[in-house]
Amino acid sequence: MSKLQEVKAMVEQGKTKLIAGKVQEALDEGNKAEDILQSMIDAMGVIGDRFSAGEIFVPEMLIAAKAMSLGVDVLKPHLAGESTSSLGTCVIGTVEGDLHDIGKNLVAMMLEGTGFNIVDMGVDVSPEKFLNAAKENKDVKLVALSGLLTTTMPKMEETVKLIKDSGLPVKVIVGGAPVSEEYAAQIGADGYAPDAGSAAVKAKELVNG
Ligand code: B12
Repeated sequence: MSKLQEVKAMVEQGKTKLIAGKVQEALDEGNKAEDILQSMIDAMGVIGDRFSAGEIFVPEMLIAAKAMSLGVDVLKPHLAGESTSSLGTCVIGTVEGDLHDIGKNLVAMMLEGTGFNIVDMGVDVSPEKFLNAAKENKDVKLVALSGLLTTTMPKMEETVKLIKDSGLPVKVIVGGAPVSEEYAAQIGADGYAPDAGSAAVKAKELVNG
């Protein structure tokens, strides 16, 4: 088994004590941080499929998510470049009713590396909390909404509407597995990206006009 396959297997099995060491071994062996990250994202895909099939349950999903987060911590310094330019502040969070945060955290990390100052609101963030954070923090240029559940997608729409109706001069970018370019346009968001890397590119484009 290659190191990347071993990393993937450890995330699937929720090996929280061993994953950091394995990710470090993969790095030391010369694997690219992006490839190691992809192997962990693939593992979460497998976990999702097993959950859908009724083979595993929420505790197994949770432990795999914990393992992935610990692996990402090791990768962090290798993924997000240090930016000196400042693109302003980005308020980011997962929409109300939704507790998934791995994707949101990856996006926050990449946006920070691109030059945004990050205000991370965490998970289960109400539309009003997003709006207040956009109003109260200094130099907010972007609000980024993450959503992983189809059931909470209406909350994403509600949040976009509230921010747009407020007239604040901020752009809104949305993403998450059930979100698409079409859905983003339909709910009035300014942008969408399918993954953390392209989120950084799109975000920069949005605030630079
Ligand atoms: C881990 C996990 C959990 C963990 C989350 C832990 C955590 N700290 O995040 C726990 C156990 C808590 C959980 C709970 C539930 N989950 Co869950 N979960 C997952 C799982 C397996 C992985 C998600 C993940 O981390 N993926 C890896 C990351 C890197 O990918 P990502 O989040 O998609 O993010 C990337 C992009 O989407 C994008 N992106 C993300 N956010 C943003 C934001 C912006 C602005 C941009 C531009 C881009 C962007 O960039 C990211 C990086 O590349 C998925 C399966 C899957 N295939 O996604 C199910 C899944 C999302 N869960 C699901 C379900 C049903 C649930 C529960 C309802 C289960 C239950 N019966 O209780 C609960 C809901 C709890 C709640 N209220 O939120 C379903 C959702 C079905 C649906 N369509 O609505 C899925 C798809 C599983 C399945 N196949 O059924 N879950």
